[in-house]
This record gives sequence, structure tokens and C-alpha cells, in this order.
Amino acid sequence: MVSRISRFRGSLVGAVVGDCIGAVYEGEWLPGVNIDRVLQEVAKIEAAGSVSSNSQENSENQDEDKRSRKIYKFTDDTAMARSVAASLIEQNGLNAKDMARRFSEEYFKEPWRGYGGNICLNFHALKESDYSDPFGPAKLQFDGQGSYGNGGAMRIAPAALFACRKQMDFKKLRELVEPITQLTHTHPQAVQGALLESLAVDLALKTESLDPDQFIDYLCDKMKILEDKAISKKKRGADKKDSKDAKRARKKTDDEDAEMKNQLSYCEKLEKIRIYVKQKTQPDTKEINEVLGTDISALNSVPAAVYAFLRATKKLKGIQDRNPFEKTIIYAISLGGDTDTIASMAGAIAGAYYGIEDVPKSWQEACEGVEDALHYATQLHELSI
Ligand code: R7I
Ligand code: MG
Ligand code: MG
Ligand code: MG
Repeated sequence: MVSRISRFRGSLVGAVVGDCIGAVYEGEWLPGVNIDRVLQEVAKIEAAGSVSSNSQENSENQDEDKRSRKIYKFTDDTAMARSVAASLIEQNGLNAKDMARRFSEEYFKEPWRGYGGNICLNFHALKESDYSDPFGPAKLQFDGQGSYGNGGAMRIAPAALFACRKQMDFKKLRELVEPITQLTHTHPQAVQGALLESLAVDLALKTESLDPDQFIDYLCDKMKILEDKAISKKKRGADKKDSKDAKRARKKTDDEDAEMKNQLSYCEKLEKIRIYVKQKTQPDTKEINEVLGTDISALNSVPAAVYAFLRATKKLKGIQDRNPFEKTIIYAISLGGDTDTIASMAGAIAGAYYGIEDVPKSWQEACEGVEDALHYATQLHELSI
């Protein structure tokens, strides 16, 4: 049995190693990233790890090894997740102003971490207004429709851990995840994506013996509630016919509907995942790209992360000798596109299920930010009992 603390550590560390290793390939599109290339990179990490373990008796050698070893830097995904963790821990709950300030200050300290194109405007606006309305600037993004990027989902694992008290239900998880996401992302797809990721992490933390079908059933159940609510909210908005604003809102809704008609919803994608996971022959990466998506939008990346985690319980070409956590990360990266983020989100779920013992030591040593992640996981664990 994997202990609860091991799962907490596995989840946050899983997210960090997915981000750090995935970042090597971010933005490589079709036809994905050849799995042999990912394996070569991983082999380098593991070779460096075995050198350091051979020189363990000699501390001088050890220091020298540490200096010469390549360190894989984390990106914005981890930078923001760290702020979520630190803020929840220090405030023992959500303090929106505090979290917004941490996001923003972190960005101004290290703007080179690879942030999304528009989120930076948010940080500027937050700072200029001295965080007086932490939710204000995000609502103005993209002509008022809010960002649908995956920046909300990519940082949410610590919130799932914080919320993982025995009595914590879906409603309470939502009450935490929605505002954390809305500090930067107000588009319903971004919020739903963050909820899907947090639900998957939460469920993985609590699952003893994984049955992919049941895992998907649970997620579908909850996502259906969210999607139905979003549809009726939209309808209510469109029904207000009187004012000019409402007319404009209605036109926007129609445009969005037309745009979204070509897209599968989260629930529909979860049903596709169910089929892909069961499939005897490994699904084609091209098809995964087209159907689930692997880009920087939440709708086209969170499902891919859930899929990578579940498919890694099955046969995967070229990586059968790897443990299922390693398979999850390597396979998620091989799907291409937004590799740091998809691998990070998949890593948070896989780590929550398999625990820290399945995250290779050499990977942990190679990735920047792992020690802090372990520290945050321990503190979140203490708060959650
Ligand atoms: O979502 P966000 O934080 O970006 C996260 C991604 C991850 O891959 C990270 O690893 C990092 O590389 O970036 O940042 P946003 O700027 O909110 O959204 C990302 C991008 O999605 C935007 O720059 C836009 O290109 C696109 N986008 C939209 N485009 C049109 N209309 C997001 N929302 C919209 C929209 O409503
Ligand atoms: Mg990134
Ligand atoms: Mg990314
Ligand atoms: Mg380290």
C-alpha cells in the first residue's frame, strides 16, 4: 500500500519532473516527439545519477558531481504551483490577494521561466493596482472572455492536496479551485480544465487499486455537472434580450458557440480516453493530437494528461521495461506539443497514485525545485489530516 505522505510527495514531485524534463521539447508539434529521443535524454539523467551514487562515500567527489551535472530547470508551471502551495500553507486557506501577489512577484523576479503570452499582462495590471482587486485583471483578458489557456490547470495540484481532507467534497474542492484559477483564467474551459486536473489528482490520491473505467466514470460524472451548469448559465445570459450589453453578449456567445462546435467537450474527450485506454493496439500519436489535443489551451491539454496516466497502465511501445510512473512521463512527452505542461499535469496524477518511491532518484536529483516540492508536500500533508 502506498502511504498518504508518499502520494503527496509523489504528486508534487511528479509535477516538477514532468515540467523540467518535458520543457526540453516544449512546442515540438506533429508528429509528436520520438520516444527514443525522450529515452536518450532520460538515459543521460540516469547515467549522471549512477555516477553520483558511486561516489557517495567521498563527499568531495559528490560535490564535484553535483556541480558538473546538468540541472533541468523548471518553467512557469512549477513557478506558479509553488506560489499556490506556499500561499495555501502560509494562509491556511485561500487568500486571493496573497496568492495573486505571489504569482506576480515571482514573475517579476524571473520573467524568463516561459510564461504564456497574455498572462504577463495580468501580472502588470495586478502590480499596478497594488492587488486591490485580485480577480479584476483576469476578467478583462481577451476582450472580456478570459483566457482559456492551461495556466490554471498546470498549477493546481497543491490545491487538490490541500483540499484532500477526508470530509472534503466536490463542492469544497470547487470553492477552492475555481477562484485560484480565476486569478488569471476566467474562461469556463480554463476553469473546468483546472477542476478536471484537480479531480484527477484528488481521485488518484484516494485510489487503492486503479480501474481506468471507474476512474473515467467518476471524472465524467463530475465534469457533466460542470458542463451542464456552464451551458445553462450561458443560456440565461443570452435570454436577457433588453440591453445593448446583453445583445453584444449574445453575439459573443453565438460566435463562441460556432467556434466550439468543432471541439469536443471535456466529457466527450473522457469518453474517447476510455476507448483509447482499452484499445489493444497503441493509439496513434497523430490521432491523440487531433482528438484530445496537445496545445496550450486547457481543453486541448488536460485530457491528454489524464489519458497519458491511464494509458501508462497498459502496454506502450519502447517503454515496457519502465515503471508506470516513468511510462506516464515519457509517454506524455512523446505526444508532443505543450510537453512541459502535459507531462507536469500527468506527473501530478501519476505521482499521487504511485507515490514518491516510483519517481527515480536520479530524476529527482536532476530537476530543479524537487527539494522544495518535497517540503511543500510534507506541509500540505500535515494540514490535511
Ligand atoms: O494559460 P497560460 O498561463 O499559458 C500556459 C502555457 C503553458 O504551456 C506554460 O508551460 C507556458 O508555456 O504557457 O497563459 P495565457 O497567456 O493566459 O494563455 C496562453 C495562450 O493561449 C495565449 O497567449 C493565447 O495564445 C491563447 N489563448 C487565447 N487565444 C485566443 N482567445 C488563451 N485564451 C485565449 C482566448 O480567449
Ligand atoms: Mg511552462
Ligand atoms: Mg507548457
Ligand atoms: Mg534538486
